[in-house]
Parts: sequence; structure tokens; C-alpha cells
Amino acid sequence: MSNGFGRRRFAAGAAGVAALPLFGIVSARGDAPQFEYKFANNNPMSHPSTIRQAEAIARINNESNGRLKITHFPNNQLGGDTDMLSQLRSGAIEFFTLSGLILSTFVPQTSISGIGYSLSTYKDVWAAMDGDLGAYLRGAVDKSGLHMFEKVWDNGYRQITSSSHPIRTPDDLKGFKIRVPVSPLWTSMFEAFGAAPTSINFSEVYSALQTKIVDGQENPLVIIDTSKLYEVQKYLSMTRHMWDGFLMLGNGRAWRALPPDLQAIVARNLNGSAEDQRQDVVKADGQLRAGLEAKGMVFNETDPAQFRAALVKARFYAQWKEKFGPEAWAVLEKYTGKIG
Ligand code: X2X
Repeated sequence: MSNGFGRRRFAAGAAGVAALPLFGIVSARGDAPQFEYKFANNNPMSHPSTIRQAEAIARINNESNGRLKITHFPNNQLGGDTDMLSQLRSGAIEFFTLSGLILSTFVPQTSISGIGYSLSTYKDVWAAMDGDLGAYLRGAVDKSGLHMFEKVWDNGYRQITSSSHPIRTPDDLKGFKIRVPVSPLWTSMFEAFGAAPTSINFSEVYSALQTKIVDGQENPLVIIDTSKLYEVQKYLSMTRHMWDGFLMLGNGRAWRALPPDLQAIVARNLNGSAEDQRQDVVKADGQLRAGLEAKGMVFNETDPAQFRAALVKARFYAQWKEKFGPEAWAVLEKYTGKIG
């Protein structure tokens, strides 16, 4: 479908550049971009991710003087996450943001940041993701053939919503039909609570809730708001059970095909906009409760200690520590203190 990284276009662009000194004139071909890349995400148009990515893309296209042209395809326009991940791997999409927990279906290590009730403050999150934990994940992703940029974008702290009953204690999750993203860690965590999780890509979540395939889901307030999940969910339980971020990913071959000066323009702008986006999410998150209540959602608070104890009892932490291995676990615990 896409040939943004097509040999033909690249060769034509390169020939165009080489022709300049020979003829000393700027041919019409000089106006055509050397690289035409696609950038996809699963976020709604009004989500801070989409807005800040659009800004970064405009800057990149502008600063590259037309040599690189990135086109934005937000809001699952190119398919659900599982599909977009395949497209990223094949090179049909060149840039894509994805939760590390979902990427773990391809690079197993990347779900480690989502261990429930571990990175419990933003201070810990960014110390870890901008520090050794992020470096560890980048190493694993780069080995897989994909490229991961330095700055991770924020999804946020996740909360549980429901159309049937509020989740006040871990017992309220028993048998609860809840949608989780496609990721072994998510499924395992909600199974540990005794819930009945179903893996569904975000592109299908609204309709799955509307048709009652599932009774609930979990996401940060910004997603619940921008995706209008309040239209199909009644209760919002503030569980903050997990932090989640969007890894900024590139197709490895497409990334390496860019000359160093274009790589620098892309990296500087994407990393810079990540910092802006992080601030947007925190600000929105702090303000959304009143708005969602006005739209009819009923909020309740929860006690994290109870939920964490349920996970300990189900041997959730012990199992995942074994899966990730002591080395990776130690990198996480450097930022969280002892887990479990
Ligand atoms: O799929 C989700 O729930 C979302 C939007 O939070 C992610 O991208 C993980």
C-alpha cells in the first residue's frame, strides 16, 4: 500500500540532489520530497497526543525544507493497534505511538512499566522513563528492528469505568466483564483480581461498551473524555491502578534511511513535543473530574493498598518478576522501591 520508504522514490530523490551541481539549476523534481512518511496513532483528534504530534509534524516538514514530508493519520484511521503495529513492522507506516504494554506482544520487555501499583507518582514515572528504565526499553526495542525515540509520551494513570456497578474494592471486580488492551500483562492483572478480561483494540472499545460485549474498561480520564466513553459508561472508579505511556516508535529501516540532519530534526521535534504533551495530559487530568460528573458519570475513590494486596495474594508480582527476570526487575525497582 504505502511506499513512503519505496526504493524508487528514494532513488529519484537522490538522483535529483546529485543532478543539482551538474546542471546548476533547480529542476522541478527538486520540489518533490525525498521521503514521504506516514505517522499513525490510536488517539482521538482532540487528544493532546494528536494535537502535539500535528504540531511536531508541521515543524519537521517545515524545517526539512520539503525533503521530508510526514502525513498524520490519527484516530485509528489506518486500523487498530494490532494492525498498525504490523504495518509499522513491515514499513507501511513509518512512525507510530503505542503503549509499551501492547508492544510487548512483539518486544516482551516493554510491558514492565505497566506493573500495577508500581510507578505510583509522575516523579517516579519520568525519572524512570527518561532514565535507566527508558534506556533499557530502547535497547530492547532497537534490537527488535524498530526504533524508539528518547521521550515517551504520556497516556496517564488508568481508572476503571463500568456500566453495571461501581468498583470500590477488589471484590467488586470478581467476574466483572472488562475490556483490556491486547497485552498479556493487562489480562494477567485483571485475572489476578478475579475479573473476566477480554482483549479488544481501542478502535473497538466504544462499540464493545455500547453493545454490552463488556461492562467496563479502564483508561485515563483524558481518554475517557476525548473518546466520549461517558456516553456508554456510568461509574468511574478512581483506581490509578497503572501508569501507561505511548512509546514513540519508528520503522527501523525507514529511520536509518534518513540522513543524520533529517534524523536530528525529527528527533528534536518529537522529543520536544513529548514534553509539551506530558504537561497537557497532567493539566487535563486534574481538571476533568468535574466535567465528567457534569456529563453524568458517578465517581468513587478506592484504597490502593487493598488492590495491591489482592495482587500480592494472587502471586501477580512474583510471576511477573520471574518472567521479566531479576535484572529488568531491579531497573524498575530502582525507581519504585521494592515491589510486591
Ligand atoms: O487502548 C487503550 O486503552 C489506550 C488508548 O489507553 C491505549 O492506547 C493503551
